[in-house]
Amino acid sequence: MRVSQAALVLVDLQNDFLPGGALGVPGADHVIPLANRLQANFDLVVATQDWHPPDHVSFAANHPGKHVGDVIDVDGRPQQLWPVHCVQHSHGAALATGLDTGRIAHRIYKGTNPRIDSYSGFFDNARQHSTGLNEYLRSKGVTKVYLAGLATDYCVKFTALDARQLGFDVVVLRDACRGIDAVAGDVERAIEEASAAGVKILLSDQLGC
Ligand code: VGL
Ligand code: ZN
Repeated sequence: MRVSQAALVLVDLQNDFLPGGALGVPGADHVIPLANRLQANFDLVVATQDWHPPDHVSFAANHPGKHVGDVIDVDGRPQQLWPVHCVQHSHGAALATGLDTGRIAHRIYKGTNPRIDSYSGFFDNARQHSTGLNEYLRSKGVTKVYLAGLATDYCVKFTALDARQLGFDVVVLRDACRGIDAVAGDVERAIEEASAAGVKILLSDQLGC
């Protein structure tokens, strides 16, 4: 099947999110070959990249006395703290070694504001700033978005929810995603939350590849 008016959005398939990386997601390495195969089904492929400055608010190391996993208040918003990851221009922030990048038409960089994190590929967590993904997809006539990538319970989930809210048809290819599951069940709950919001959950072989 070839899907037009549709885009494949590869979410944060970056070295730091692979096992052994700064914020390794279990099983994320299995997503890469699948993401490579999936691309052949789409006329348009877009990639998001988490792209933090070194002084980013989400890094536990930037908050003396705080630890990875702590949640702090930043300008009235809860901010979960992570290991230093996806620092702009670092190897960890590059698209995963092994990912075919030749058909990626456009890249969206997010999490660039030192004070505001960005899980969604569309808006920062304060919903102050558009990354340009919505505008880009609209300019290409896209009405349906297929999501694959990392992490199911963070960036994939929030990208899916925002895409729905923006009026796209949204499909999460669940076997082409992996999650952090910091609390057991987070991935399952993320899928349920997305599904309840009208996101279709499919397996990639249901696309015919
Ligand atoms: C992500 C945690 C921190 C993600 C990004 O890509 O899901 N998770 N930054
Ligand atoms: Zn991040």
